[in-house]
Amino acid sequence: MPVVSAKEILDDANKNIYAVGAFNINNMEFLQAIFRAADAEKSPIIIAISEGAMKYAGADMLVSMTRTMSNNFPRIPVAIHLDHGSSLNAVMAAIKAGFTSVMIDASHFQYEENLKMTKQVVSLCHPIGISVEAELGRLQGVEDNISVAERDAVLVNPEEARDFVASSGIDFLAPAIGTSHGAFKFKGEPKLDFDRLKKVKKYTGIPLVLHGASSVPEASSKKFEEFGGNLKGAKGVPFDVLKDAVKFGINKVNTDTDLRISFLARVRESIYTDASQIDPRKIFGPARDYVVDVIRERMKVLGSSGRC
Ligand code: PGH
Ligand code: CA
Ligand code: ZN
Repeated sequence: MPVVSAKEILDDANKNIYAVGAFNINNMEFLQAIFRAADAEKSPIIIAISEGAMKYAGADMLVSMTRTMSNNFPRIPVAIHLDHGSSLNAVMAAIKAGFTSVMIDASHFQYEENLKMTKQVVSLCHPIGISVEAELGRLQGVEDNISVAERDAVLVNPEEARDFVASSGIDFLAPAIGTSHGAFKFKGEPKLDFDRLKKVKKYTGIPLVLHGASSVPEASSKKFEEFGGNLKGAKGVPFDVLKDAVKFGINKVNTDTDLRISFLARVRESIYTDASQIDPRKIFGPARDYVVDVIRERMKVLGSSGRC
């Protein structure tokens, strides 16, 4: 299958109640790990590329690597998606580089401004078959004991989501329901606002996206610390919470931190156990293999295994 828009992948996930991982890349090793995992699991994938990644590696480089990998694994449906695009310029750079899907992240603006920017992106992307994701609410951890007003100020408003989706024409929506980016998501119990999620699903019916969805797997963080790292207090979204999120309407699960921690945990191990190693391939290779297993496990949890 050629590179497709994320809409094609996510509409099937929405219909059949599973989620597809959107995995962030900055370099070749992560990309190879994602494709190898997808091949082993027979899972569709979304390759997420941020503006930071474009700056680090070059958008053309990342897109051509992804298209090359796609040619090598023709059975796997793959979308090339701009993660957290901050402006029309970023969206246009992604389109020019050959992305098939974009996120416009204007959720830190007022509702009207968010809607205006999102509409502009939709009118730019839809005529050329590129799918569009937008966000409502803010991605930050919310404590259990905060007031209703404070909660409402941060998390998605389901009625607003209904209007936003209807008037913008977006293909999928990222509603803030209590996750945050990075390795430190929750101080107390990891809890998401599933009532809000269910309402957003009911009101919109479109595929929904969970950002900040990494689980911070115990094996990876243990290894990270065993070999001199420090992740004290790190806490992600547990697998059973992820499974519930998928059950209640999440179809795209953004994952960056888990890959980072796992890759670097294995890099740390190599450097610690073989201090005279000077061949980067002997360090990055095993780290890449380690990430493959982490991604495979995640595909099983999300239910994307065996879908292609
Ligand atoms: C993410 C990744 N990318 O857009 O939302 O979140 O930090 O939980 O991997 P994590
Ligand atoms: Ca945002
Ligand atoms: Zn995100």
